[in-house]
Amino acid sequence: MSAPLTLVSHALCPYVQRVAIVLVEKGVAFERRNIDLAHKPSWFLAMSPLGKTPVLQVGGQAVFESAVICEYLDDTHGPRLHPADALERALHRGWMEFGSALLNTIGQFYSAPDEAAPQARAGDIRGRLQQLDATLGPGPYFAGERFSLVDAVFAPVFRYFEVFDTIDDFGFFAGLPGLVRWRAALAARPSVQGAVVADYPARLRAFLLARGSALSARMAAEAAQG
Ligand SMILES: N[C@@H](CCC(=O)N[C@@H](CS)C(=O)NCC(=O)O)C(=O)O
Repeated sequence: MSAPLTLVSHALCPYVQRVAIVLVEKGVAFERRNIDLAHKPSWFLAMSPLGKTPVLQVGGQAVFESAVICEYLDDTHGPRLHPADALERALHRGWMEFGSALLNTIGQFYSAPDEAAPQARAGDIRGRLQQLDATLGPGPYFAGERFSLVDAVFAPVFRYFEVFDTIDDFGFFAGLPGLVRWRAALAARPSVQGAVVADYPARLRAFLLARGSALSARMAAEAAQG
């Protein structure tokens, strides 16, 4: 029997979540080892060339970069989550990259220091969501009936909006019913639900509140108003 895989994780990391989702979709047993990214342990720095989570420990090797880990798991464990056709697969890889770009935009949104900047970044997010909506077919998933790696990438992206929606109505999903349906289908998937700890929303709120950003200030003002 091969040694169990270890996923080196951080509780809030969306890149870790995509790997956890793929592992569960494939029924692969794994251990999760959480670290504090503010105080990276020396064993982690020794194994992780970029000092980032996720890392998947496979035997004595440390596989890093979430998209690479997902592809490795797809090459080694069924069922296949990538399309069989090379062109379709290339298109899916492009949308996975788009998902990473959207995560960067979301990070800029919640970290922006002054009030004008989050409004501008919210516009960027909205623009990307509109682009995404325009590519969607009938669903329920990105490529139809079959759950794919693209779904594993966007499920953690959409999870941010569960908390953003409690802060204000930013109108991110207004007039995008295909995206709303896709988001709901992903949120209902057991692999997606199990990719985070039960108190994830509270932890994410605490993280956002502590950013010292314009969004943090808005959250604090709302909390003070009761
Ligand atoms: N491109 C990387 C991004 C991973 C990443 O940014 N991880 C964050 C946590 S969500 C991290 O480890 N940050 C720590 C740091 O940059 O020092 C991937 O897809 O795995």
